Amino acid sequence: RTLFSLHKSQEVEQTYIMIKPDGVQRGLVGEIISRFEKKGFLLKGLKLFQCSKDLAQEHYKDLKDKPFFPKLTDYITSGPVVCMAWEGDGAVASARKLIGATNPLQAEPGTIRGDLAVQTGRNVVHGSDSPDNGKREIALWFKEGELCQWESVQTPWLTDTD
Ligand code: IDP
Ligand code: MG
Repeated sequence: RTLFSLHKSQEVEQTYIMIKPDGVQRGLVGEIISRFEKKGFLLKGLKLFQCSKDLAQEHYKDLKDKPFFPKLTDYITSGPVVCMAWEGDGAVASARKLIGATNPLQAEPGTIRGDLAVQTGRNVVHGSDSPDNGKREIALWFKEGELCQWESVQTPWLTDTD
């Protein structure tokens, strides 16, 4: 694949990353964004946003039968979140590794949750668990026109296009 097609393709994998209300309140926004930025993914969308209960329920609809679902949707709507779309080959799985295990006490040091959180119910960040869910969640949280098409000057230094 040429660099051109990598840039222009709509098929480059995208993941939805969200700093949860505890991450915002604890002043971890810059720290968390920085991890994805430094890794080398491309930021396609970013906003601070207070979401509705309906949106939180739709986002987590696969968990609607779990006992913690009401607490989870209360948590996600308890303050503003930071919504992000990040792009790159393998971005979904790699972002999950950067984020670490759901329970921060089990998350490896060096991961966001491993370094910055102690409880599953306050684990500071969300990341899509599959490319399909990446698409679904980005479409859910961002409106048409909120994502930017742009090329980073770093891309040629991050990718070998031979
Ligand atoms: P993930 O965020 O690592 O993908 P999921 O199993 O998809 O984990 O759960 C979504 C979110 O629901 C978690 O990040 C966490 O905030 C919350 N959650 C999951 N399990 C529990 C639990 O047992 N108690 C309280 N909250 C939970
Ligand atoms: Mg999940």
